[in-house]
Amino acid sequence: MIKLYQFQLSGNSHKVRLMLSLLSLPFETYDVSGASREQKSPEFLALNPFGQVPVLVHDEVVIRDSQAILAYLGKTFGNGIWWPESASEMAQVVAWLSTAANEVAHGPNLLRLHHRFGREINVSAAEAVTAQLMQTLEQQLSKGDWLVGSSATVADIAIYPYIALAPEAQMDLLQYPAINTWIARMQALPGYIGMPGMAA
Ligand SMILES: N[C@@H](CCC(=O)N[C@@H](CS)C(=O)NCC(=O)O)C(=O)O
Repeated sequence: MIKLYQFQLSGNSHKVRLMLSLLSLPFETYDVSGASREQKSPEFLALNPFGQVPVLVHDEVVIRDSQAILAYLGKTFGNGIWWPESASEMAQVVAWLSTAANEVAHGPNLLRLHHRFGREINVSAAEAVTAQLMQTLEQQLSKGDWLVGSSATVADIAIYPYIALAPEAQMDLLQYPAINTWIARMQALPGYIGMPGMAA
């Protein structure tokens, strides 16, 4: 059995729901109450000592961190496609996972937390990280349909949510044609599911 501990409106939780849906895996969700800070409760800290969602429980296996969860699901259920077998492609996927945890988290994610949820941040620093990230993504996606190799991988899933949530981060996507086409390509994948606030 697969159980996902999540916040409904978290992009990091969405990327796990999206991966599970693309893999046609049955799962149940548990909505952690951010309002009552349930993620910092002793019960939840036993699952993730960092007190953050998402956490995935698959039978006896407990995994924290959305990137780690995607790697686990891609390797376990992805038939060598979602998590590439070649060492060089796998390394490229890991590089994009690192980008999701760094540039995406410190750019588009922070801008959305600020504009959608009112968190105080250093807006100009987040905008600078976002501008460089978007330029790099645009260049990469001008060269091929997917971030790594010739089909969608865990790399695309890891990067996708906070880019598609651009309207809530007050990011202008119009100037990035290759990123827009990639968003449409992602949304056409069989089993795709979105979340409120995403660009269509
Ligand atoms: N690197 C982590 C980041 C997780 C994260 O930032 N989770 C947020 C929701 S998207 C959270 O749980 N925030 C509540 C808190 O930190 O108390 C991942 O990718 O899963």
